[in-house]
Amino acid sequence: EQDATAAVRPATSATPVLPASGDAVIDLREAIRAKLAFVIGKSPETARERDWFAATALALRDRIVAACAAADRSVPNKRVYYLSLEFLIGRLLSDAMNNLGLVETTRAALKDLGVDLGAVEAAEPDAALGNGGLGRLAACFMESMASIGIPAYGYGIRYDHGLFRQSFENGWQREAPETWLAEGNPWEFVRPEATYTIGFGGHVTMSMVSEGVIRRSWHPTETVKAVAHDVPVVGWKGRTVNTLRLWKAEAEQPVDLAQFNGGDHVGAVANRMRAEAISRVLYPSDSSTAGQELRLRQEYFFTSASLQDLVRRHVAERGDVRTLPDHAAIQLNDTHPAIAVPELMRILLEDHGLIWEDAWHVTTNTLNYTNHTLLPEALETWPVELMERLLPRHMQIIYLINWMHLEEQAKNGKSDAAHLAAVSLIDESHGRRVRMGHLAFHGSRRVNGVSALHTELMRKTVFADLHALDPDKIVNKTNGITFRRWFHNANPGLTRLAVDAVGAGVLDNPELLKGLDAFAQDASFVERYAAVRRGRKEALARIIEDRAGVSVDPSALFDVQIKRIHEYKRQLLNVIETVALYQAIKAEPHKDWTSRVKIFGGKAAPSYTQAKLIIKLACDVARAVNDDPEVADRLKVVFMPNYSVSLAEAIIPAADLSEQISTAGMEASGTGNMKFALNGALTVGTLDGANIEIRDHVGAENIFIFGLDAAGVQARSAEPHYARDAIWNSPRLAAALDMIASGRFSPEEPNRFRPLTDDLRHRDQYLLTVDFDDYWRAQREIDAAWKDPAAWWRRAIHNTARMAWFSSDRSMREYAEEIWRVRVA
Ligand code: B1N
Repeated sequence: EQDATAAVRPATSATPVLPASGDAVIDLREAIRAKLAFVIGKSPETARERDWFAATALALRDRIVAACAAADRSVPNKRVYYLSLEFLIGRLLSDAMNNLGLVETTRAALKDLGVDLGAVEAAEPDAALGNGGLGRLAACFMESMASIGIPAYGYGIRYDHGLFRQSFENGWQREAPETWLAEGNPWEFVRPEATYTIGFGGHVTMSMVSEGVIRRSWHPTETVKAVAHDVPVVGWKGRTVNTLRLWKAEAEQPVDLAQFNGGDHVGAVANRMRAEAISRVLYPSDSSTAGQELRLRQEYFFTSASLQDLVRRHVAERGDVRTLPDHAAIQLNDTHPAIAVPELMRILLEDHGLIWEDAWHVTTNTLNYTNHTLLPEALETWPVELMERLLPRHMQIIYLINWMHLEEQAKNGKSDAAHLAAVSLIDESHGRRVRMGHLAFHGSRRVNGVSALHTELMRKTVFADLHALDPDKIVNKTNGITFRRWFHNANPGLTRLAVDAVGAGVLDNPELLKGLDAFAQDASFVERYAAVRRGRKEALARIIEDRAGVSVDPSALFDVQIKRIHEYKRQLLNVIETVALYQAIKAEPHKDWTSRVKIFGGKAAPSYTQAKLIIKLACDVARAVNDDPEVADRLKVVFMPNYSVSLAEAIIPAADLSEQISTAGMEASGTGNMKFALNGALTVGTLDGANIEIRDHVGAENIFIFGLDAAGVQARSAEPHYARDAIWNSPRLAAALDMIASGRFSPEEPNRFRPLTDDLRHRDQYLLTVDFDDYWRAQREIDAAWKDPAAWWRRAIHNTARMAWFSSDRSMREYAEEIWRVRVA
């Protein structure tokens, strides 16, 4: 069953400048009809919506290929290669239609065929090849690079199963496999000619190539094939078409014939199963490490295939591998592809015969690394023993890199043991482990953080010692979002309003949104802005009724927290505030409360017990609050199941309030925060990640900031008993915690939530108790602000008007200039 969210997109185009013309409609209609008949093999009478989707996608894919053929086909001077274990793409149909300028043409063509575009859009499964912000950022960057004309390849894994499907059973999360490829993928091209062999295990031999020159070579025991599957990425107005190349793992031998003939029919395919397991499923961990051997196999598999591919392309075009840094910039999306450092060295040394110094020069002038988190549980380290077994040659290369790195320290008179231990690529403190962050840092030309605060904390904490050795290496590149998806496509009503107010140029240049500031006091503009929001809230209310079985009033304040469930993101703080508000309403039922709908959405990693318990608490609180007639419509609580990119596209334009309440210093950037603010939700947030820069842009008077800042968190964490003291000093918090701990929301199992309340009372690593009172204060300030609609809408419009800087086009221009040194067309 697919998400039926596209149906909520209003039947208005964001691009009124590109109306459907008669001939174009007929051409596309006939193309779709032909695809349906000759590729799908169906007649219009028997076609399901999924068939119409496939036919439409195939017809549009032809247009993308044509746009590609029409574009500049000459070899670009320099290409960007974005290596990421995750690409959280979502649906591609509206992206493709919009960037080709064919939204209205497609709508009309399908209408001619008696088919509704919204229904066809809803039949596309999300490509959920990522967990959260990191994977979605990669998808936004791919779209922006194509839109601003940066020649780029994305490289990743074509998982058979993306992020699991979430359902609730009595409020408990249940996971089921996701099957986006069940009916094929009309966007992709299989490229069997782009197949590479990936080795694992085995041993390393040495041979004398000439007097005193020793060549080492790796003889893996196991080999797997990586087969390219290309998804074209079409940019705005079809100017550039880039490629997202996803690798599928296949066995070299589909069956072992000897074993098969010997009668062992199952054993004959065991090797194939083991090989194909590599691209079977996305690890569902976000901001934490999986730490399993299969994960390391995935990382090496896609990194090796990608490097082999790009080196082959470079040599074919330029002849000399030594000029790679002039023509290729490789970006490592977190440490997941950090094995690229020794793998590129191995390719250069073994396959191209470079001497060590030249190979190191090429490597360290081609690779760059983005860090996305400083949370200790997310920093990848691999046991030396595992690396030696799985990648023996790489382990040797890492040892040699490290030896030279530490020698360099000694040469510079920095040979004290503490310094060497801090900068070493090997952590010797709990078993011997390879520090992938240190490896990526040392092997890269530039290392970047994803918001100003995060980059500053990288310099001061995890990478402090390495930073001191090379102070220009770390740079900041604040994240961004693609406005095409998150504004123009997700919110065509608001986009149309912006176009009417400041001109269609705003579709090309988001800086023109600034012009909306002048309309914040314009009564008729405000009315239209509010009407757009109202329409989206009514649509969301229908989805909520449909999927969560809760009826909500669209005139209430829609207060939204959607993101992965993680303790540092503090959904629990929001739930506890909900309980406190429930108690306050019960205590004073006749007070003039601001009506709120608290909307939650997000998945918990299947093994993350505490996060799953937080979901259960939210669901149990929702049931109690929603069923209480005394509360009536003043407070509703909803947990939307199976949060996804396409659900986000339906929720964000309907949000009045955006919850960005992580413990300061812990959310590297956040990108949902940007999507909400752009669409005019006001933010309640901490001084964390990109929230700080959002405040700087929208103005402190247009955002609700609360709680400790990062320095405050650091200081308070060092104080003993901070949680106990905070609870003691806050009767409101104490009462809410007591109510939860008492079993009021879980009468059938009174102690159910003790693991949550006990943790808060005794540990509270994320300082939820410390920030609670100020969060409550901010929320009541928001209640009061809601009661003054004119002022509320003025603030909302200022948010939309001032968010242009957070376009991922800006992020990509900064990477292009300051990291990749590549020309933007
Ligand atoms: O990357 C996003 C940021 O906006 C978020 O603040 C940050 O939490 C997120 C291991 C991660 N950091 N680390 C991960 C994901 C999967 C995994 O297996 C770590 N995700 C982030 C974009 O910069």
